[in-house]
Amino acid sequence: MSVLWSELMNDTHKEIGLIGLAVMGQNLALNIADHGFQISVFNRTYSKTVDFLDRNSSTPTLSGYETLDAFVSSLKRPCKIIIMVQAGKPTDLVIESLIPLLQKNDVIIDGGNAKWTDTIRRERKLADLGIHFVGSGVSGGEEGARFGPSLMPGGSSEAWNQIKDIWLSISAKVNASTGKPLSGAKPGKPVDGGVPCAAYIGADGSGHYVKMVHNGIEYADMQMICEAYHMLSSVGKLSANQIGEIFKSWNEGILDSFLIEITGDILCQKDPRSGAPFVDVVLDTAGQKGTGKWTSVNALDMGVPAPTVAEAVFARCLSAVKEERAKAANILSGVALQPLECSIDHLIEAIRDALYCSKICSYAQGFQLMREAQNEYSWELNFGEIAQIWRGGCIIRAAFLQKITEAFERDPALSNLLLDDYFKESISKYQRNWREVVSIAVNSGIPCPTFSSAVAYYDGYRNARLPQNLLQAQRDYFGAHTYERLDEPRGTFFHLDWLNENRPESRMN
Ligand code: NBP
Repeated sequence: MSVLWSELMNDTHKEIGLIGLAVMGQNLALNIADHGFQISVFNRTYSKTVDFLDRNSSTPTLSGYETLDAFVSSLKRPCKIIIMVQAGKPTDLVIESLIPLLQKNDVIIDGGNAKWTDTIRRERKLADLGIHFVGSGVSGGEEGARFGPSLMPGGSSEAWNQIKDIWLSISAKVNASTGKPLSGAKPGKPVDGGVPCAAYIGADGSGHYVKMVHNGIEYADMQMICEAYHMLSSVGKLSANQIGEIFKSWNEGILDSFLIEITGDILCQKDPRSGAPFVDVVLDTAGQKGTGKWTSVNALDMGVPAPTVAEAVFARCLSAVKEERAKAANILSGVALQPLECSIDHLIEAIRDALYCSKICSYAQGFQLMREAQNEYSWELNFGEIAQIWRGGCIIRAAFLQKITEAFERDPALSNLLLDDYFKESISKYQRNWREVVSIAVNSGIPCPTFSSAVAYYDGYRNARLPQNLLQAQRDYFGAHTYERLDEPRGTFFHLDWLNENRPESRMN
């Protein structure tokens, strides 16, 4: 039998369908059902559909189907189908299997972590068949999917109009005046009111692109927190629990964010087996699924400086070669840890300031990337709104994002966040401490790749003259790559004949 009991109880066509009942799909389906939308679900392995419906038999808005045919037939036309499966080939396979069952104006929404270039390809292919394709970033993990994710949909505006009511309803909500996330959603009792953390991002792959940059920023945020923890533990000689309490206090101030909050919790957690601090028993190697790498590769491809995000990815790579590091630890020397020359209270404050300034730089890099991608793909991104939809539901949610929204409201054409008055003044206020922390780390042999790359980015960006005059001269010397002169108009190129004893200069255009 392909139709479950819940379907027999309700023979009307459903407003939306969802394919893929792993952790994200199940939670998103329940979130949609809680908001009163009739939803049909389908999974490749039917037993998982049956289990899911059995566990949620008190949710009347949920129906499940054994065959894809029955699933699609259960939906109102034009139908809206969310795909929550692994990015890459599985997503293509599901789309291919749907195509023969769909009609013009139907909408497929990919809620997985697809690469934006795949989304552009899929959108074009389906548009030729008259089918809409939305690539929607979904952030917030399992809990976000269940009680309110941050949603970043990209596709045609017609497709957005079809899914808008559902997307705005199921997303996280923030307070309209403070921008603070509204919490308290429970099964069957979603949060009402507030500003939704969902907004139309733009055409084709823009939603998945913005989600990718979100993840790149998340990599940097997480690595910065680890560097702060490393400094507090190695230089400050504080216990995990003491550091946890510091993070909890930081969460009351400018660093108020989900990642700082969970870090406080994690650091105060004891290992259930040994009673030791939990972090002390966790192996120091980090995995990655690829979105940080995609962000960094794309930054290199477009020539946008995003070194802090890239350093965060490399830090995970370096952590992964655990055995090699353990060997090197017995061979390579560092420097003896210097006695702390300042008070512990000053060190804690300085590390907080370093974290804040570095965070400003990594967000500046993320928004620079989106600005460049907008030009590359002819998107029209609303940067203030993007910061707003990251305020709730997602992993990088932070009070700080309100400041970014305000910065873009003051100047929608802002070319770099560092130039906004609020961020300019913040860095000017905290930079002495930031530099001090980086210098203590370097002098103590403690790696701080994101803190130090952020300082280098800041100093590079604010320097009108960098040493690449010499670099360009080197390029001209060995490769005749030409150079421009300070005393000539831009775009006029010269070459010095380095092989000629007299080294005459020629104008090349
Ligand atoms: P997975 O990425 O592990 O996807 C597995 C699900 O897809 C299973 O239910 C599987 O069915 C189903 N599936 C179908 Br239907 N057709 C498939 C096919 N041809 N090949 C492989 N699987 C197929 O699930 P997830 O962890 O819930 O993540 C879903 C998407 O959401 C991913 O793209 C992920 O990157 C993204 N995402 C995840 C998070 C997170 O925190 N986990 C956050 C944000 C976004 P089966 O039961 O037959 O195997």
